[in-house]
Amino acid sequence: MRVYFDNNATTIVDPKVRDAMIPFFCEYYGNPNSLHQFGSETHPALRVAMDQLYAGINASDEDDIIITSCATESNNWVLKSIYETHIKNGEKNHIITSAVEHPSVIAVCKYLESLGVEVSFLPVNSDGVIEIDALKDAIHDKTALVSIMWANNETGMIFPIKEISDICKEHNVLFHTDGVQAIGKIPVDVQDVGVDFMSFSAHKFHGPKGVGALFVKKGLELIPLLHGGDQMGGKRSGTLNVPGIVGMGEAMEIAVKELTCEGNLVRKLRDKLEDAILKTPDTFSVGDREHRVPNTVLVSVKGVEGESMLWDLNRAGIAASTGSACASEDLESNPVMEAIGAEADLAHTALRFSLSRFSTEEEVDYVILHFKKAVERLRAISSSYAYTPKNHKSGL
Ligand code: 7TS
Repeated sequence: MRVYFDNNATTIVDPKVRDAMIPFFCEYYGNPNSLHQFGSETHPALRVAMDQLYAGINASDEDDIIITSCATESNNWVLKSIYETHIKNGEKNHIITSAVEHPSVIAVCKYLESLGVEVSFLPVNSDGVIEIDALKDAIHDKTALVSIMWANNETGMIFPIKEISDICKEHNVLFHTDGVQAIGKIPVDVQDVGVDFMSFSAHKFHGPKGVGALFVKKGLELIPLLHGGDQMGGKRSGTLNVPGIVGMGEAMEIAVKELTCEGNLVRKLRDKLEDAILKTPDTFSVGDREHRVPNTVLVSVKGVEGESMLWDLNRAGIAASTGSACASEDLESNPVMEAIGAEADLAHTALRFSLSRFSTEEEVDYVILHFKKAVERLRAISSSYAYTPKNHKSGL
C-alpha cells in the first residue's frame, strides 16, 4: 500500500482539475496576447479561471489577483516591493513577521535586514501561535509592513489573522499574509479579514505546480516584478501559463465547494490518527486541535528521531515529513519546535502528517499500524529512550 500523508508539501492534482487543463496543451495552445483566433480562444477560459479565483477568496472586482509561479515568488515580491516603495527612500524602516514563517518569508526578511531594515521576528507560544500583545508591543510609527501567515505549514495552527489585521489598520501599517496553508482547508475571505496582500500556490490545494498568485487590495501599488510584454497589467510580464491558470481556478472552485463537507471528513480522519498516536506513551502533538487546520498534526515521539521514523514509514510505503524539512537542515534550529519550548532532543523528533480530501480511513488505519511498529522498533534500539515494560504496555 502507498499512503501520501504529506499534503502540506504538495497535493495530488484533482482529476477534474487535470481534465480542465488538458485542452490548453494541444488544442487551445495559443498565446493569449496574440491577435489571432488561437490567442483569443483562450480568453473565455482565462476569464472563468480568474472569476473562480476572485470568488474563492472573496476579492472585490477592483482588487488585483496577479498570477505568479508559486507562493515563494509572491512572498519575495511583496516584501521586496514594500522595501522599494516604503523603506528604501521613505520614512519607514521596520517589518514585523513571526519566527515560524515559511523560509520564503524568513529568508527575504533576513536579506532585507542585511540591507539595513529592522525586522521583528515575533516569538510564538507553546501552541506555536504569536501573542497579540507581542505584536502590539512591536508595532511602531516606522513599521511599514506586518507579514504573518494565515496558517502554519508545520503545526497547522491558525493565526489570529483578523485581530492582526485590525491592529495593522489602527496603526496604518500594511498587512501581508501567506495564505498557502489556509486555502482549501478553512474559509478564506480577504475582505472580511481586511488583508492588503495575500500569497498562495495552486499545488497546495490539488491544483498544478508552477502557478500561484498574489492578491493585492485595490489601490495598493507594487513595483513590477518582471518588466517586459505588459502581461498582468505590466506588473509581471511573461506569456501567461494558460493551463496552469485554468487549473488553479478550477482547483480553487472545487476546494471552496468541498470545504465544509470534506473538511469535516478530513478532520475526523486526522483526529483518529492523532488519538491513536497520542495513546503511545511519551508522545505529544503541537497546538490545540480546535485552532488547527483540519488536515495537519505535528507530533513528537520521545526518543525517536523524526528522520528514522520517516525512513521506517517510507519502507512501508507511507509518506510523512519531519516538521522541519523545509525550515532548516539543522534540526536544532527548527524554529517551530524551538519556539514551543521543545528541548533540543525533542526538536529532533518532530513528525508531520498532513492529510487531504483524498485520504481514506483505510490509509489512516495502515499508518497507525506502521507508526506503532516503527516506534516500537526504534525505541528498542534508542540510546536516549528508557524502554521499560511500563512504556511498552501502555500503548504499543
Ligand atoms: N508558504 C507556506 C506557508 C508553505 O507551506 C510553503 C510550502 C510555501 C510558502 C512555498 O510554497 P511554494 O509553492 O512556493 O513552494 N511549504 C512546504 C512544506 O511545508 N513542506 O514542503 C513545502
